[in-house]
Amino acid sequence: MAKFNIGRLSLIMLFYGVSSNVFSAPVEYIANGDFETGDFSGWNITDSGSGAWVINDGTFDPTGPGEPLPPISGTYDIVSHQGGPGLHIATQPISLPTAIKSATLSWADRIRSYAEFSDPNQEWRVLVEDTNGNLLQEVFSTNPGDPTQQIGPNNRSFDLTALLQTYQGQQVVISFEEQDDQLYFNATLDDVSLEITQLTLSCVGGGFEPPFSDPIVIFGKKNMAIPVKFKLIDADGVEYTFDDIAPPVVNISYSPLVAGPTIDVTDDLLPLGNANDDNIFRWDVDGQKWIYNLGTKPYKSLGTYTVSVAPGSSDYTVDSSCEQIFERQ
Ligand SMILES: [Ca+2]
Ligand SMILES: [Ca+2]
Ligand SMILES: [Ca+2]
Repeated sequence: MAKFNIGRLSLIMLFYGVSSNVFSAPVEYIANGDFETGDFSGWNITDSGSGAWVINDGTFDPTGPGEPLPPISGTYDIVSHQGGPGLHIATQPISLPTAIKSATLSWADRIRSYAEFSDPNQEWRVLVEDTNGNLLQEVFSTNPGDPTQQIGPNNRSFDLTALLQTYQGQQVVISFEEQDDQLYFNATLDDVSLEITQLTLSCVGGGFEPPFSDPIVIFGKKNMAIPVKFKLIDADGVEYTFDDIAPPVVNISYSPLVAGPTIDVTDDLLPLGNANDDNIFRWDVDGQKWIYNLGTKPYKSLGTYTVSVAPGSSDYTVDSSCEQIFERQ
C-alpha cells in the first residue's frame, strides 16, 4: 500500500494521534497466558500416552533426571513430564478480529530433552491450526541437532501478521505441543501472548470538515444538500486515500424527537446527482479528501439523524471521530 504523510498537517495529526491511539492499542488475545491463576483456566489440555502437563510453583520435580526449577515468571508456569511415550498439548482457540494491522505471538519456554530431537516424535513445537486441527503454520519447532538442554528461559516472538490477516474474522487455534518417545522430555511454558493491533482510521481534525463540522438544523420541510467531507488517518498520522483502502460508506441512523428507538435509515439515502454511487464515499482528487453529497429529502421525520463513516471492507475500521448529526425540527 502506498501511503504518504501530509506534512503541513503533521502538528494537527500529532494532536489527534493521541486520542486515536486509544483505538489502535494492541489487544491481548490469550487468556491466562502467564498461568498466574495457578490452574489451566483458558487452556484446553490434551495429554495422551504417559505423563501430563503440570502446574509448577517451583517445587515440581518431574519424573526422571529433570529437577525442580523456579517458575519462568510470577508464581506459576507449566511443565510437561512423563515416564513413557506421550503427547502433551496445550491449546487456546482465538476468535480473530477483522482489520488486523499487526499480530505478534510470543512466549517463554525451557526445553529439557534427555534424548536427541527427531521430528515429530521427540519435538517441542508451536502450531497455528484451524478449528478442525488442520495445520495452518508451524511457528516454532525443535529440530534434530538442536541443543537438547535449553533451560533459558527462552523468550520467543514471531510476527504472525500475514498469516492471521488471511484468517481475520475467523477462529484459529494456537497449539503448544511436547511429543516424546525417547527418554524423558520436559517442556516448560509461561508468558504466552498474542497481541493484535487493528487498523483503525480516524477523521483528521476529529470530525468532518465545514460545514458539517458542527451539527446542522433543518426546519420544517426544508431540504438541503449536506457535503460530508473528511480525510482519514491511522494512529501514526498516515493518510489513507483511494489508493490505500476500499472506499468507506456512509451510515445514517435516526432517533425521533420524542423517546423512541434509533433506527438505521441508510437505505433511504438518495444521492444527489451523479457524484456518488449508492452510499459509497467518492475520492475527491482535487481536494484530496473523501466526500459525499447527502440529500436530506428522504429524511422527513422530525428528529436527530446521525451520519457516520463505516469501513468499505474488513481490512480497516473507522472510529467514532467520523460522526456528526443533523436535526429536523
Ligand atoms: Ca507465570
Ligand atoms: Ca526428577
Ligand atoms: Ca522440527
